[in-house]
Amino acid sequence: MHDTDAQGEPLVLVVPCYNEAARLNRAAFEAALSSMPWLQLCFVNDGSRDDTGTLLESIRQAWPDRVRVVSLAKNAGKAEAVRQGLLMASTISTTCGFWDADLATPLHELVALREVLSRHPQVEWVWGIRLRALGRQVERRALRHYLGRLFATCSSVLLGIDSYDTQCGAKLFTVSPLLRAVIAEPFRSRWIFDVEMLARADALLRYAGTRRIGTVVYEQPLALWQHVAGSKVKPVDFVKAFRELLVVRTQQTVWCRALPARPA
Ligand SMILES: Nc1nc2c(ncn2[C@@H]2O[C@H](COP(=O)(O)OP(=O)(O)OP(=O)(O)O)[C@@H](O)[C@H]2O)c(=O)[nH]1
Ligand SMILES: [Mg+2]
Repeated sequence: MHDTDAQGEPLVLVVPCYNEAARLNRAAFEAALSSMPWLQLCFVNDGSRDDTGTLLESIRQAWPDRVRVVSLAKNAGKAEAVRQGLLMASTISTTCGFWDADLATPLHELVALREVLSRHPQVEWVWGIRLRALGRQVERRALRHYLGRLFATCSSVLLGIDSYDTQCGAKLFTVSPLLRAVIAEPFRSRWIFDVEMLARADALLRYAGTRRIGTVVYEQPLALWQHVAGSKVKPVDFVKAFRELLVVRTQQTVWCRALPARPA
């Protein structure tokens, strides 16, 4: 049993895992649990066919108060795995998030992201972004970087939302009516659910008419991001991502029309 000594509310971090037995760095997760007493982990085993389940269960047994495991019987994809994890996390704490299991974003970046939430009360979502700039260590393969920039530009223009990098797997949320509404229904997209989250939130905020997406969501450049081998994303997935972007764009109009009439 480990001392939780949580400083205020815990942060419940969802980690989607699909066949991560060989890649998951248990020592890094345990070091983070030791150094961040406010951190809790919610691993979602997304129907893995390797030994991921056994590994996650062994971490849970070592940290019974701080680690949970949600097991999905069949592989549902990262979008649904994250959604299931966030649904669970939002019943436990007022702050949650999700983080890729490969730790391309190291867990110590949590400190800076969490600080944004406490420094800016109007910010509900803080998303890590991979900004390649002097003074930051963002080691991304050139092709992935430029494809990523192309995707981000198309996404911003099509949806009319000025985001720099929606696809980085390092995101925190305040549990609020907005987050609950955004994760209530399964996502349409399997690959770009992060974009869909923004589009859903944007539609809801426009409807409420009180706040803009740019005041609620804050993109925080990461100090360190490193490509980690073993990605399951294939080149064809980029084509799928662009196709899904068109689906999200169409849905954006549908969501706006489907919202109930605003009271006069
Ligand atoms: N690819 C994939 N990842 C999943 C799935 N379900 C959960 N995940 C998790 O989603 C996270 C991201 O997976 P990665 O394969 O690293 O893909 P990525 O980070 O989007 O892409 P890279 O930048 O190439 O690493 C990891 O934590 C996976 O374990 C799934 O069905 N497919
Ligand atoms: Mg990755």
